[in-house]
Amino acid sequence: MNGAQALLRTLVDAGVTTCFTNPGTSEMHFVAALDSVPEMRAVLAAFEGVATGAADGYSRMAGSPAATLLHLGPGLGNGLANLHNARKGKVPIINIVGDHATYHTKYDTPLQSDIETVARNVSSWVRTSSRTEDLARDAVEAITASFGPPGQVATLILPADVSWGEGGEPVRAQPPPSPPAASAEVVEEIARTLRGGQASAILLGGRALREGPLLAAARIAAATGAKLLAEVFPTRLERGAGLPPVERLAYIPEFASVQLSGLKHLILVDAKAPVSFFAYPGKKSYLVPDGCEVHELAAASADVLASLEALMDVLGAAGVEPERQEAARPERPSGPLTAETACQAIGAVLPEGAIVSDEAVTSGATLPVNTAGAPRHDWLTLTGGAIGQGLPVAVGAAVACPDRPVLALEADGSSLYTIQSLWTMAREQLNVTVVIFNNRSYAILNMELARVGARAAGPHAKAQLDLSQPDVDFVSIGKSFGVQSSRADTAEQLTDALERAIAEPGPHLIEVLIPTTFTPARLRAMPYALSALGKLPRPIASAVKRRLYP
Ligand SMILES: Cc1ncc(C[n+]2csc(CCOP(=O)(O)OP(=O)(O)O)c2C)c(N)n1
Repeated sequence: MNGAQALLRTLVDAGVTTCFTNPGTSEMHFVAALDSVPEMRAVLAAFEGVATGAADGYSRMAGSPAATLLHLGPGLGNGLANLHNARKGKVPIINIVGDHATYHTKYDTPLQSDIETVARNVSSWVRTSSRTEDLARDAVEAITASFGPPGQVATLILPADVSWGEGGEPVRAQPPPSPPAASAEVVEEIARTLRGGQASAILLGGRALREGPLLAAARIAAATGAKLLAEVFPTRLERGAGLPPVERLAYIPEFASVQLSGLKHLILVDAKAPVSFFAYPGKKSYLVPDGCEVHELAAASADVLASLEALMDVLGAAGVEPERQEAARPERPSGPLTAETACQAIGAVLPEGAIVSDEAVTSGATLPVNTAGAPRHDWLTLTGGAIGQGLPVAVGAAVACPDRPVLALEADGSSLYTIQSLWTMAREQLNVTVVIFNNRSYAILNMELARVGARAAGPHAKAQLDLSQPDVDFVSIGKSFGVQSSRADTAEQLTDALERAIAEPGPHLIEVLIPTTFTPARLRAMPYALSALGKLPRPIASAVKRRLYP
């Protein structure tokens, strides 16, 4: 066996059976070895950002890490933004990055670079394997590191001669050790706090937003009156009819501050104390209200479910009926397409078991409220804020769950970073319905421009946020990548097109042209619009408005 064959065998024996690839010369022995280890499914991506984002989507849904195959420092660098997102989402990924043969690097050839430096930004485990005999053992360490918890990005750099060298031997990975649950003292202290009856919330993040932990947290909430909150951008949120509803913290810090106001205790479960994404002149960065005490039940490295269940038991809440989301859908919308009617159409048809990759940005503001009571589904979000993640994540989720419908809800600007994901969707005939919300703008940046205090922006500044001139034709783009594509011009057309796309196998793209949502006037009106949708009580809407525009 050569090194590459031993590496592949080690990966598949450990349950790592999918690799998203974009190879070059230094990876050719790995590519050649794929035929001798057919249990490894290799999926070609036409850009490394697609491969790394797909690995992220796969790992979120499969429960075991995906691998990537990348070409030296530049290939890894191209995939970095989505590895950043995976790192922030605590998603396990194993990168195999090819390198020149060990004796070749001294010549500083065109593709030579410091791969480890590129890798370290996103990887908590990095190693350049230097001998064929050690390669499989190095791979086992990478796999173990990636599992965590927390899930991590591990990068194994594979010189060409280590890959082609003979004498490779597969190694069996040990099952990951069980992480510790919260100590009895921590559980007791938090139980006492919750029994005290002061205003409290449990903030769930990471793995705590899956069904088991959610149910335990909802029982604790029902027994103690604590509020359930979720972090702003969940890695994987299980939601819909029958599951406990959980209020996601808002991206806009003034909204989040209102959600948190009045709290005396905040209990963290695989989540960080809330902070504003960006600093704004004169505004707070740390959003925990003054006088609110923060308690950590379970860190990212802990057994989240066991910790919540221990707390539930101490509180005697195991038999308490948790709040469950009622089944409800919005009416099928009619008339002109706007961001709101488009979100309503999605809520009207979202199928049972759907996986939603949400990168709709401003156009998706009302997606949560329109889909809350849809049949049970998974919601995957932009964990690290680096846009260009939604389409690749949909690719990976569809590879991991071929029998489930995947919806990629994409803002136009974000989609263009990794639009060639469509090609992989077509090549692999993945069951993905892509909706492009085309507002021909980097709309959110108009809001940010005003919020950072740069109010007097002129035409040169505004041009940097504009995606018209020329207008992008997503139907033509979709067709050229081999994806059935159409444009919906009314809300009725969108609803019908969504139903058809979801029912038919293979990928589909639907473009909707919609006016931008985040004009300053609409932003001012937003608290009241959310109140009208039943999302915010009227007094809270007024409080948000006062905070936004003191
Ligand atoms: C990798 C990366 N580059 C740039 C940005 C900055 N950025 C944040 S939002 C945004 C524009 C989003 O526009 P679009 O996806 O069309 O959504 P819209 O705001 O129009 O709803 C940009 C460029 C980012 N977050 N990540």
